[in-house]
Amino acid sequence: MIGSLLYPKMTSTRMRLSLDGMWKFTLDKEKKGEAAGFADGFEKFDMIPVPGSFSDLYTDKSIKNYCGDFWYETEFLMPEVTDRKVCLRFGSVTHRAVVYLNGHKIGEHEGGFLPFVIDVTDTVNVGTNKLVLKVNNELNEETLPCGTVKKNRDGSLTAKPYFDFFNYSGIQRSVDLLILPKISVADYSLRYELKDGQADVFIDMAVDYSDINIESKSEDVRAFVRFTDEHGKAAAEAELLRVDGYHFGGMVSIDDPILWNVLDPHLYTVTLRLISQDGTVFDEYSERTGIRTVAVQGEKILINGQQVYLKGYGKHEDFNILGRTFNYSVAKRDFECMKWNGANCFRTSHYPYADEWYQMADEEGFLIIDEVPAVGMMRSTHNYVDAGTGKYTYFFETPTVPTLQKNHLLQVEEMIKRDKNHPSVIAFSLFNEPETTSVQSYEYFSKIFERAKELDPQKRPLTGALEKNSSPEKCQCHRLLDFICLNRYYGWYISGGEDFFEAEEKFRDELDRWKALNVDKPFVMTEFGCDTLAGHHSLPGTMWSEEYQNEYYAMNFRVFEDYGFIQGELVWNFADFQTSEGIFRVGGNKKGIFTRDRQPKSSAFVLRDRWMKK
Ligand code: EVA
Repeated sequence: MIGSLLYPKMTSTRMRLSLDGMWKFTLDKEKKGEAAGFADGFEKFDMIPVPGSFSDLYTDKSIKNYCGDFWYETEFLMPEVTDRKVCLRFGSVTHRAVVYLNGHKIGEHEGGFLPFVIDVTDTVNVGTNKLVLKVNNELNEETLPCGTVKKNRDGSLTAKPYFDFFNYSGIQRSVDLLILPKISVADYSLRYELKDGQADVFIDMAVDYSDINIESKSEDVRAFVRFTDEHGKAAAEAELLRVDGYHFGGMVSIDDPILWNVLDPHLYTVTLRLISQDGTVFDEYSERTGIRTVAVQGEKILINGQQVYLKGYGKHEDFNILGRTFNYSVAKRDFECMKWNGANCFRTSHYPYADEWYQMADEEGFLIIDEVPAVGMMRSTHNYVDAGTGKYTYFFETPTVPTLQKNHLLQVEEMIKRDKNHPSVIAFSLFNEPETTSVQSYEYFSKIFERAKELDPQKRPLTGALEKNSSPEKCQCHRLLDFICLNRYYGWYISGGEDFFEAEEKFRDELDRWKALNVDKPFVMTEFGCDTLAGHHSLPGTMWSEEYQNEYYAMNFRVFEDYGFIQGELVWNFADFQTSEGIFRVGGNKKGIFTRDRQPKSSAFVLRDRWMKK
């Protein structure tokens, strides 16, 4: 079962103590750590930052590219508390972790991009505690994202991702010690219905009773919800009704609600309280949220009933030295750059980002397509090239598929559970560029989409990004999508460097064929772009030059204008980013509109011109 994924917050009943800092770190090439008693602590180590990706901290290439087991260790002091639940929360550990506290295994987690929480009430000591993690960053075809490992002659392993971003790993997001009440809010969800001058807000809340005997205690618990507006004034308040021992539910109406909107965010604070019959407050939890609806109607995407055109980017969590570590300054700069050039949306390609990204998007009025790390579901180490060749890259016919699907479902569940209340999240993307032309792929994804639909209380649109082989004639899976996302590289991987005339013709031909299907759904171009070396100029524009990038976008935009069903354009990529080394990548992927240190290439101004007007 997934524990509470609520964002860790200090409230009148909750404490959050950060365990971030320098931790002991060691590689375990021979996987002997367990036998050598590393769970109790290890003697040879280096100190590295948590949170952090370890790869770009070192000058030794074998550490940079290290693949296998590695261990982290820290000590923390636990204050004396009575009648409290104590938990450890890990923002993300990539890709999998086994956690030991004071020598005892207390939990494990699969998946490198979502948080997990372990209840340590019974295992934590008052005073000193030793926390040890065994982490592993190998890739295979049963877990997400997909890839493989190559065994080298000296026995070491090299990650061979089936995806185009560096396999950054480690404890990449914050670690917190949470001191919670024994009766606590475990989860809640919000759903909105807008009427004239009124918003009906439906609330569901789950309660955790820890080890308390629920039979005797649950009757004593009452649940309340309050919405406070931006000025601190109560907008609505109600007691929730008991659904069963663990759940409460109810509805409040807010008159003249100030809606959250695209680049015009208005937030309410929702406060949930659990109180005993005699008025003792068990728990209080509050968060900022926004009231808005999302819908797809014919070829339109609607926010609060109004059509919206998505403008923006596919991004990565990626920065020099930090790798995939969340950093507020980098995130702030990214939002500033995106606002400057008129964007309103980004896709969390190709994995769920740190919680703080969604909070910042809520505050900025940005729209997010939230993507699960289902990337690399095509057996190739450079899908982005094979995607254009039309050759069949089978995937869903192998014995690994049932386990992969189980993991995929789990990550969808964790992502929706974590992100469902953010007004910024307008859709969930359940895959990036898998093989979708086989009957097996349809069977596989039907189950994923069905489950996601069940899980999302707001029933937001579900989508996935389709690569070139997923053509209108061959793709089996586009009928599962509420809006269709296309990743297309006409003018780069297809007919690149030639006259844009040919690329344009091929692009239009494909779009005509989609049009002929009459699917009556919106399409969003979720990737289009070309590698561009900042400062490389050429007249006439040639591949890799800034001039070529500008011409490339001019051609793509010309095409989009002629197809009304295109309801969004998310350029690939916001910034240059790190990848595995290869003959197609010069110091990483250079399709950024901004460089890796977030300075504009000239196409940033082209986008600004277009998006400020659109
Ligand atoms: C690219 N193309 O070739 C991008 C990749 C991305 O980085 C894709 O979805 O089709 C992928 O991950 O630059």
